[in-house]
Amino acid sequence: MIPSKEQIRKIALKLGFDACGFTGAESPDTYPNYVDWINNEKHGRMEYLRRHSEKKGDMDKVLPGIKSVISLAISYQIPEASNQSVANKESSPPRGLIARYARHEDYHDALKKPLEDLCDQLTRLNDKDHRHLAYLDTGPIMERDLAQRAGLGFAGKHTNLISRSLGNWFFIAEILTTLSLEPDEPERNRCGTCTRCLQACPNGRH
Ligand code: B12
Repeated sequence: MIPSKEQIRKIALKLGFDACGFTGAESPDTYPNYVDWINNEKHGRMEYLRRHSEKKGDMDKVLPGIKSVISLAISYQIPEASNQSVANKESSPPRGLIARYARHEDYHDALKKPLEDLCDQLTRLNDKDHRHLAYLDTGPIMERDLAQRAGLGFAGKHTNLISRSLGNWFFIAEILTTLSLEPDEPERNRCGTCTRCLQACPNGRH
């Protein structure tokens, strides 16, 4: 039996993910932009981005027989009080600004277990010989583009995904699967003329 999307979503939320969407296995429409970017050497010394280029255009090379992608979001928003060690000028001299995503345990480690648990539960829920492969950040997958297509959010002008419920501070993970699951509605771009993310960008180059 193939588990329903609602069953999978329920398990994902129970494991601590904040959102879960579904999309097909075709490469994203933005793939040609990625290839141009690589060909123009925009990846600098991130050589793995060139190495991943071919697989990003054909996910069957990543998981043979792939039918669907389960896209997951998990927020890294933390209460402002947690910033005090870097921002509280009264008690200690400022020592630099630490990116919000880096104020926790490394997310690659922290999210490994819930992703493995989700894969295990998927395996237990279907009796056929289906395969599931989890990725988080480091895989040859266009994570933001797939997540937008799975309805999790839209690409802001700062290039990252913005969710109407989670805002911008969330990580993206996915499970590639040979299960055939009905795709969700893609999210549409909602930026309009807003440029707040560009103005707030700490690199000041926009
Ligand atoms: C390489 C990488 C980086 C690099 C390069 C950043 C970048 N802009 O790509 C560095 C180290 C700088 C980086 C920094 C950060 N990253 Co990073 N990074 C990645 C990684 C591994 C690959 C991204 C990638 O493929 N870039 C390639 C280029 C081509 O992407 P791009 O410039 O955005 O172009 C795309 C679109 O904008 C669009 N596009 C481009 N041009 C055009 C033109 C037209 C006309 C159209 C229609 C479309 C279009 O198509 C392109 C192809 O997708 C992903 C994980 C993954 N596997 O996907 C995480 C990822 C994108 N990073 C993430 C995060 C959290 C960050 C930081 C916020 C961390 C921090 N320091 O606080 C910063 C944000 C910096 C920023 N504003 O981009 C998250 C984003 C989550 C989200 N909500 O979207 C991801 C998804 C990791 C994760 N699993 O959660 N990152």
